[in-house]
Amino acid sequence: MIRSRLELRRAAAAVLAGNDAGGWTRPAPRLYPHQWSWDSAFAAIGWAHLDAGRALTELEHLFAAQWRTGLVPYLVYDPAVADDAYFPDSARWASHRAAAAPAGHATGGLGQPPVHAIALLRVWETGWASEREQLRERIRRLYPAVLAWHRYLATARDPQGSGLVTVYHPWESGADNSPRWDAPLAAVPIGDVAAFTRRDTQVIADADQRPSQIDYRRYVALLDAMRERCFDESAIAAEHPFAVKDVFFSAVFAAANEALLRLHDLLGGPAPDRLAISRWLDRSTAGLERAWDPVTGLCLDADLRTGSVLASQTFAGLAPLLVEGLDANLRHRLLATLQSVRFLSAPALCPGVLPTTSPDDPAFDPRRYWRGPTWPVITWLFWSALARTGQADLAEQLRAAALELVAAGGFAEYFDPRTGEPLGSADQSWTAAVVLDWLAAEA
Ligand code: 2M8
Repeated sequence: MIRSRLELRRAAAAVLAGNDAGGWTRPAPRLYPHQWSWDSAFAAIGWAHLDAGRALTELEHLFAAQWRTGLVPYLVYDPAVADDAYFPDSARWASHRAAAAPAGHATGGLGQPPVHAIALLRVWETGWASEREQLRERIRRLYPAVLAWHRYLATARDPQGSGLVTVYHPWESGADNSPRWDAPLAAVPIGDVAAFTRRDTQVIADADQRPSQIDYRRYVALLDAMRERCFDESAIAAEHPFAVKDVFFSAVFAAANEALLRLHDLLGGPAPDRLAISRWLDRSTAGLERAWDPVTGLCLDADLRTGSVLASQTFAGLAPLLVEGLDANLRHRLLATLQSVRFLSAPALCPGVLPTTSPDDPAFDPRRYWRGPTWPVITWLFWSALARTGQADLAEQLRAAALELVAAGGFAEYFDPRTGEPLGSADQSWTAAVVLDWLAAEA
């Protein structure tokens, strides 16, 4: 048990320092030894409280591996790490087969939720007045790369102009093993996936906290299919066996466009950029509003391959709450679902703890990866949006409950929402990062 706030802050800073690979941060010491895209954006939010310059280095390192299409790869391999330290290794991805991949970097061929502009804005807000000019200059240099990332998502990942981003792999959603993907994943042909050895189940001995073997084979089949198509965007859009309009990813994208508009104004960016970002934002907001489902009281993902709506009850369905400009009626309805017995007031759960899957959903599994446990970073996204949209009390409830879990259980990757038991890897960077931000908000 970490008793004082000062002790908690010191311990969080020590986790980031311990995972610092020199300019970027490993998500966790053993389970995730390379650089992950959205983990680094969250790490930057934490670093901002220790050293704002270091926070920007994190994102500069990530964007150095950006593809020419604009894709920010979900994973940038550290060449100093042994091939067998993580599966898939860089050879499995073979990103050099992609015409758009940058020379000199081995990466994965997928994206992850685009929290980068949100993180950049937070770093800017957190920095000391004395370092403003320096920070502004470095943000100015990153801005075109972030804009290109958003342009890629708004175009290549939404050829339909629906306002919702298509993901081609559960790993892109960030919530890999969510029940949201059960139906579209079950339809993925496994065929003759070449043999592989998982590392995650060697690091986390308790297999009931990680995805099942059959799901993992499908993840690998999807990876292999993208590599075999040499990451050709149009072939993938037309034929890839997994293609889902992801409401969480799309809501993060809309919130990130709101942040990017602020950064644009801060930098005095070109007028046509402002127009483009506003257009993407309006389109996403409208797309999210169309995804509303009155039966579940949530906004739902849609499977492009079957045309069916995916009716899981998860945090993703509440994610339009991350968007400041959301329609007031929809906000009101989603807030009602969030506070209902299906989420924050579920009798079986610790009060104020946001589960990734509702206990009301038949797939709820309180200890398994993205199928029930609570993730502090997801809570951070809701906390920060609720605090900005007039829901200070609710935001505070989320923050206090999450901090209590960390104080009692340490900087775990995720927690059992019924008991608060820490699960997954220990010393997870993004958990430490959001704790630093929460403690600063309190101060
Ligand atoms: C988890 O995902 C990776 C694959 O990307 C894995 O399971 O090996 C997810 O929680 C993802 O959201 C996260 O970015 C990553 C590193 O923390 O781990």
